[in-house]
Amino acid sequence: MAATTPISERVHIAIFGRTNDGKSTLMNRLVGHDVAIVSDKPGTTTDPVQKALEVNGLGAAVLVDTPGLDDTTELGGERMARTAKVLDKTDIAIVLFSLAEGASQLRIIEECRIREIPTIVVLNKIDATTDLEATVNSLSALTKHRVIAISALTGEGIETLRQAIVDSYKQEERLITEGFCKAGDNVLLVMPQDKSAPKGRLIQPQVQTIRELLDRGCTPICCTPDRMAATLASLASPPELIITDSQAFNEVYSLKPEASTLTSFSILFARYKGDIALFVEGVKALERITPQSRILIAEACTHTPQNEDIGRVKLPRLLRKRFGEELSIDIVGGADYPEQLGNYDLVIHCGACMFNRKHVLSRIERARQQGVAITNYGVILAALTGILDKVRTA
Ligand SMILES: Nc1nc2c(ncn2[C@@H]2O[C@H](COP(=O)(O)OP(=O)(O)OP(=O)(O)O)[C@@H](O)[C@H]2O)c(=O)[nH]1
Ligand SMILES: [Mg+2]
Repeated sequence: MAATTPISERVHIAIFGRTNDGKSTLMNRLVGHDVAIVSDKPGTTTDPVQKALEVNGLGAAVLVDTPGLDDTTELGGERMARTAKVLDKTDIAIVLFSLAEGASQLRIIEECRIREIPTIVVLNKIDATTDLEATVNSLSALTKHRVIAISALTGEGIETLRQAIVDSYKQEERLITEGFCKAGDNVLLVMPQDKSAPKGRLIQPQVQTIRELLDRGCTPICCTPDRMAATLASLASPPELIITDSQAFNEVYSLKPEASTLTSFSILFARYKGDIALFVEGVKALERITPQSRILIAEACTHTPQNEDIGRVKLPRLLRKRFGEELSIDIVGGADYPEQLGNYDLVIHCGACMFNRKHVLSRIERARQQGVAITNYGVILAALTGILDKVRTA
């Protein structure tokens, strides 16, 4: 994959360990140049640092350096909470030790086991380890993992680690439009380019979908909603599939030829990134919403004007119109997704175009475990505008 692969499509590899174990040194070693500050002062890295890189045999990845843990940190302490947030998006965990001990790393290893995150245990600083074999053996016994011995300082063992990273990860090939179209199909993409669209560019879901359709041997045809009728009229036969921006649902539905299947970018991405069946199930919670209910609207990023409009204006307006002005709606952005969701009757998440799939699934899992209904923007907009049963979701 090219260097421009978006972060959300990259395999997330995170490095965990205690302060001074050499996490930042390893990060720099794997990236090939200095991106993280290294010092012998414990606690140098205070916030997660991430850097995109290509890993031979694995492809596009992003490496995440984390602040050091220490053994006195209580589970649930601030650093641990920040680390847990990194775990939410981690596809592969590297757990670093510089000694054959480390209670905090053992907690991370256990957390990874629960979350089914492939985990690589690494012993660092072997250039300064006196009895290497004994240290490796006792660390292996302690962690119940194979131990990769390295020196982030000299580079020894790095190739073995790189191979272990590749071997640990079985990438599942996922398609955005899987089952919705086949080679040779014409696919009409209805994409409003309003003032919230980035200047001179297309938003990522549109770019990814067009690229995939080209790769799959389909013919993507793009238009804005106002050009839809003219575009349809110019085609010899109706397109097999129409994919619309959710904002234009009603307009597109009214123009949709009988023979065409209709879906939306949000629904395709809810499927690609999350769990569409759970999201469709989640909107059933609308039947139980009363004016006293509490709803959480969660956005992945803090800065997307288009999402802001849907999440902060459009959705609250639609919900209040339907359930009453006093309906309580909390809106959170970025990393502020709460640990405890039990107060809510429904969680509505954005399309999460900036998140990797693992991150979305972690958030879904949190809601599921706490018995809270969860859905996303595209699915709920379709439900609230009465169109959910008119579009194809799976
Ligand atoms: N001898 C030796 N020293 C190392 C190695 N890796 C890192 N160090 C040294 O260990 C010290 C800490 O390294 P960092 O990479 O900053 O450690 P860190 O885990 O990122 O530390 P925090 O950010 O404080 O959590 C520095 O002085 C490094 O030069 C190694 O393989 N061998
Ligand atoms: Mg560091």
